[in-house]
Amino acid sequence: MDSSGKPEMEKYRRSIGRWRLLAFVLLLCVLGLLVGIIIISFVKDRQLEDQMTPTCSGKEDINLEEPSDPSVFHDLTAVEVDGLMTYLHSQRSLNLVDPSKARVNNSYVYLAEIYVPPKMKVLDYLDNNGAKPEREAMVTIFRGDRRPPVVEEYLVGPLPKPNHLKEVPGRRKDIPFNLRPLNGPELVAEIVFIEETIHQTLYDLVLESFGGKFRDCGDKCLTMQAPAPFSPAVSGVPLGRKIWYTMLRTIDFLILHPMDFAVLVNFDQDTQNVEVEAVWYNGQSFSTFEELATGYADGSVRKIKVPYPAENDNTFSKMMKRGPEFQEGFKRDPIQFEPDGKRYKIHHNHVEYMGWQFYYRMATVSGPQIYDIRFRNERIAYEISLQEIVVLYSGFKPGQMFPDYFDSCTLIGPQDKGLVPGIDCPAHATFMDTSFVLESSKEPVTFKNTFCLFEQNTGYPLRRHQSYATGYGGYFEGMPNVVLTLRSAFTVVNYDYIFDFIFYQNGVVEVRAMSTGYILATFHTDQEAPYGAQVHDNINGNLHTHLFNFKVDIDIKGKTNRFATWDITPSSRPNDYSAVQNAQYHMTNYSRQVKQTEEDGAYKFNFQAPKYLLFYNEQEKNAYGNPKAYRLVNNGMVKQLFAENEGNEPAASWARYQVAVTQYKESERRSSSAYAYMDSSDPVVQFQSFINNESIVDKDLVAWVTMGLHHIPHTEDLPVTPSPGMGLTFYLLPYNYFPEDPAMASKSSVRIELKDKSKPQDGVRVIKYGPEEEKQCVAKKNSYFDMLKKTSGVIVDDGSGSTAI
Ligand SMILES: [Cu+2]
Repeated sequence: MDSSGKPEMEKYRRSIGRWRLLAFVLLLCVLGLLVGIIIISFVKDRQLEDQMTPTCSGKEDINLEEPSDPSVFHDLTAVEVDGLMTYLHSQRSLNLVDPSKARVNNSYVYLAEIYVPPKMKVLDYLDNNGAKPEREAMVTIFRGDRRPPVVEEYLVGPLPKPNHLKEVPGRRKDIPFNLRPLNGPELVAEIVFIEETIHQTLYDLVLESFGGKFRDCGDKCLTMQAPAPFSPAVSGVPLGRKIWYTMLRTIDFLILHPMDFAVLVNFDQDTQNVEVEAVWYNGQSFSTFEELATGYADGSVRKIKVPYPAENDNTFSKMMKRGPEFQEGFKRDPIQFEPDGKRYKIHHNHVEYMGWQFYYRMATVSGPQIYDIRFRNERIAYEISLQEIVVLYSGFKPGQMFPDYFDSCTLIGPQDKGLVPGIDCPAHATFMDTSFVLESSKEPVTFKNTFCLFEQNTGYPLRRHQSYATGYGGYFEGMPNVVLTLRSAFTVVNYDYIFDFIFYQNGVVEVRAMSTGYILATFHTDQEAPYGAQVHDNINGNLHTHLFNFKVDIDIKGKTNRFATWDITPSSRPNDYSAVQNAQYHMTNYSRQVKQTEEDGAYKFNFQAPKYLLFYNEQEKNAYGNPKAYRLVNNGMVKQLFAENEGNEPAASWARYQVAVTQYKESERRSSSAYAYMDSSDPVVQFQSFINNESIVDKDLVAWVTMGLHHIPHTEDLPVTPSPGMGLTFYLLPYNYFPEDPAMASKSSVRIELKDKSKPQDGVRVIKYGPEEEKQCVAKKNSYFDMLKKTSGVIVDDGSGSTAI
């Protein structure tokens, strides 16, 4: 049996095994099919859902095209520039050469920009149906061809087909040539001369001391940059044009690689020769390169040896991601988007938003400006504009002792080379371009994304109150703080500045200045200790003061305004309720001071005398007899400590005051000029002279607001200074102007209240003002990376890499 039964059993077992296998395979197939169906249906559902959920959008009104009939505040259009250049180059007396061929001893157009018509004419046009003022350009011509050479400024118009050339009101006719801003042809000439001469006369010294060369240098190159003006006021020579150049290594980023070597050059206006007046090497000063070379060869000069480091991604001065990770994995940053599309309108350079209206433009010399700023159709200010960016340095070595930078001399406007979506501004912002007329071309040069405009939720409420106790009403009311921001950002060689004009829904406008970017370093030696701290091997971060000046042409209920301070002082009264005899109770009270003259209106902050700064029209009172005013709050004040009337201080005399109020004058358009870098012994624009005892009672008033901060650099300023803590702001706040908070009219507010105060247990009702049903939409596909790829314009080869200032 065993022998005959075994094969049968085996056959039977094998048969069962096959069936089991078959069943198992079938089961797997069914399971697989099931999973497949689930996945397909899930994907289909998602696809369907995606198809059904529309992209967020709404009616939008944005037109950024160049207008054929530009507003009075619009920058020069391409058509106007064409007409302007054709006219200028046809004027024989100007002797102009093509900008691309210009040398220092030629006559060429340095810059041209719109000259906003006189305020009276503009107001007559805007408010009284007057004629539209003619458009004129302000043109700056370097007359290197004249003897002596001069800088000429003209008003040229009417655009786009000019027929006149006239003097600029309130400006000197011929501006000394030595005061002109540092410019391309000159910088190239000076740098080439200095580098070539050093390469020939100090070859061994440079190679042995600093491990690099100026020519044929491979990956160990040196350059002479970071020019610092040796102010005529410092040198005692009224019209000297002396500049210190410091040696830098061309490691990314070169400003953080200064060497203890500098050269003082004088660019002689008559011979047009570059002359070396002093040479600084390892803490020693010499008259000529030859003197230093001889001393170096005979051993009488103290030598230094600083090896040239290799550059890599971890080089301390390079901005590459490094350091311990602090995010596990990767999750994207939060983003904001606009579910119903943009809520602001832009027509060319005019913006409307939630009751606000304003024009914007980019001044070539002085940067961002806004005009005719209205809230609920009433003008609050005629102009708010950046006037000047100054950095006053301190140091032991001459290259750091003398630099007092006045950035409008580098032309602030064109230093905005474009904002990067998602970093500089939210990705959902609208980006606008600016065109400039610069010395490099007859055609306008357009920089992309120079402004961005965006709405954002600041993440904190504009107002809130929670009356949690039923006895107090039992409700919550609040409103998100959503603001509109107009932003621009500027890189002036090493430093980056971000300027915002921020519009709140309660009639408040805020102006903010922020600094980031590289500190200007110096080679570390013990003598630098009082002027800053060592922040890296051989690198000292030097003490400096940042200063920003703004023009705030405030017009409250018309242009006839007063400036008053409401001064808070300590006071006391008899305390009749005290057990102590003759007791006093101490408080504060306030008094109203109407400022009479420009001297009275020049405000220096005093911690002992707190006060409100108010602007108003005396004829416009509220129901309680108080003036309908706007209050100026300067939250970015700094005490500038450089001595008055010494060194470069006279060119920044606006910084003596935190707010200075003067009478409006066409001849006092700006507090500074493109000549401030060099003209401190006799400034072309002397702000202090604006304050000359004129009445500021019931006049058209301008407030000049100065903000700033002292900066003692520290290691966390490497590789670049982070922006937190570097923001400075001032505000214009309505003050008894409206009967109540005008943002009460906002449809964004939310109220939560008891359905029935007597029955809290019945729960609450929510009062909102939008549609009941929230429409579902998906944010526009995050085009962030696409947008980034399109920002190649932020890397601009405008030649400044070889002529950094
Ligand atoms: Cu700084």
